[in-house]
Amino acid sequence: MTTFGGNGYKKFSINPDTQAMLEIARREGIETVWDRLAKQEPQCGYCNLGTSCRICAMGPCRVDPFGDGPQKGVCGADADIIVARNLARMIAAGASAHSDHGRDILETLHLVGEGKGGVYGISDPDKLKRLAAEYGIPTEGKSDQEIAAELAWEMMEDYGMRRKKLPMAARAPAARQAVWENTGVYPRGIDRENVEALHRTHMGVDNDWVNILLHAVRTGLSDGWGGSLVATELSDVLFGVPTPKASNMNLGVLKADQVNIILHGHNPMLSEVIVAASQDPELLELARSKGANGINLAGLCCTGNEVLMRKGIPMAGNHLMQELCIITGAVEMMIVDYQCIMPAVTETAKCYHTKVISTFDKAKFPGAEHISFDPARGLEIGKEIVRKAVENFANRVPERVYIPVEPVPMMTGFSVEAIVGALGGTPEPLVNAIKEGAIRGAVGVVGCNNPKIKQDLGHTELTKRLIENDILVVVTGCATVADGKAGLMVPEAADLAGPGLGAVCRALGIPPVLHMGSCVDNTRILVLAAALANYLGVDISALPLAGAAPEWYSEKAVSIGAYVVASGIYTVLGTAPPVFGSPNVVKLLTEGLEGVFGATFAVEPDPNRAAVLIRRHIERKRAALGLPALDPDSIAMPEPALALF
Ligand code: BF8
Ligand code: SF4
Repeated sequence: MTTFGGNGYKKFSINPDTQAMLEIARREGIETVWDRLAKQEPQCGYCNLGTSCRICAMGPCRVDPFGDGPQKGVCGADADIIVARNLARMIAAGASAHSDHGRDILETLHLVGEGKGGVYGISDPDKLKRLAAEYGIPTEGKSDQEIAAELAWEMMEDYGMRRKKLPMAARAPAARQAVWENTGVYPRGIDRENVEALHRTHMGVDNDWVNILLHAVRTGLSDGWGGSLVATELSDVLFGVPTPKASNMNLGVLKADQVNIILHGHNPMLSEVIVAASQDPELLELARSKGANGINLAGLCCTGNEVLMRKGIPMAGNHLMQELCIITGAVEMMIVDYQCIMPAVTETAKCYHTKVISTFDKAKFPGAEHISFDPARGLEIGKEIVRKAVENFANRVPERVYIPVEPVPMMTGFSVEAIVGALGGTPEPLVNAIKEGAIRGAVGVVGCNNPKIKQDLGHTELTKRLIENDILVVVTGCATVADGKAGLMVPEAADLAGPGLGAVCRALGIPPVLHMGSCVDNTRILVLAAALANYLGVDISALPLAGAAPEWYSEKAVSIGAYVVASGIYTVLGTAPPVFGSPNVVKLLTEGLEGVFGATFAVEPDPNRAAVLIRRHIERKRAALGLPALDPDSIAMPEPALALF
């Protein structure tokens, strides 16, 4: 590929490691995501506007809301209906992805309860008991295994149709639950909401675009207060509640003298046993016999975030690094589970000695070797896979190994339990810092990379603007790697924060940007927001909080956006969702939702401008709570800096 010459790589990423790998990709003629995006351009305008529909065989249809073309599809659906249906289907797909991941963890807990969990067990009995109490399960005199069996059985019903309300949604303040009741969006069963979303968006079912979107919100809520929360809570029970620890990030975490294994995807079940297998004395000896000085694990995407949070395993990169890490020539194996794994990785791997191993029967990849994962034989399978990686070290071509950078240190492990623990067991010090104004508010900067935006620019610029204005940032997913690589996630980054936030960080020894986990762990942010609101006796929408997804690409991000806004948190998106073909839908999402959920979406690609939107929002919320606040209009909005992209 020769798409980009000279030092043009800076156009695609702020990161030296990405730029260095793009140069090698060009030299070696290896195609990357940026090449494929260029070949797709110009992308379909109808699809960008959300006004194309192909859900039935009378179509495909395109409506032309701003021109002279057709205003209706063959069935008569107009732009509002088509945009609403498409958005609802995106949310259902995203919610299903998170929730099915949660189900896999839940089934493992069930196996543990049946005594068939193999290497898996209960790592945090206290959290198991807290959850059991939440589900009304008596625990007195019962073993962990018995409690696990009962809890798993109960939680399976969260996916079904017997419940009127998802039990964990009761963690939200009463006022928020009343909003959901009154608008008819209180989530019932996880599978139920997702199936109903597909039903309603079939041709000729729900044709009231507002009604479609309300159900889409309910589907999102079944993810945030259901499926994703199941994934987070039960991963903590099985693998441990994360605690603060130090780690490293970027391609420099790969080691030239060791067997390198990349853990890519989202589900921590296999990666947890790979961590154990990589420490197996026999496999370490095998590695030595092959001339390697050890077995080095590195994460990518959210599987990376999971093992980073719990085990401190370093991360090689985020979404746009998945092909590029193979191009280092230093990767013996990439183990994938599911979600966000580009099918392109197996093509890239063919140019090197890297083996790609797929592991979940629901996620196969042409060109990968498939080793079917069975939790009951977890460690055995983990060792089999690591052995193959070690044996593959002999196939490495040392002359092709190029690890372009030194790793950047970062701090991870800020679960809600860890944050409250660091505060001395109560949210009071954080609440006081917010009340006094030392911390103006808090923002979740979350989500993906998207090759349409210069990699990590959106995350890092937004984060810097927020922390320098005394706004605490929490990160999950691929935003974590962006901010980590930029050096924003070490305690010393307190110097980059404003005086108030900086002083709080120094007193507590924490960074101004706290890592709360993977994308299902956005639920940790919800739970923390709910705890703060309950502590203050207000609704979540009253708090000086916001969310941002500066570089999102995935349907999962749309589901997250839906449940975050419906939980009362204003959210700014950096890439536009495909809704602009319906001015009615846009008006509802950016204005109308305020009157319903006390929060809206905004779309602002320029991170400096997004920061101002968020700062103004936070100051408005502070004023409404009677806290010292700036005049929002005194915060100047910069001109769009399109040269940034
Ligand atoms: O669930 S942030 S690119 S890796 S979708 Fe995917 Fe987006 Fe990354 Fe994790 Ni989340
Ligand atoms: Fe066309 Fe309607 Fe079928 Fe969609 S549902 S493809 S708009 S006929």
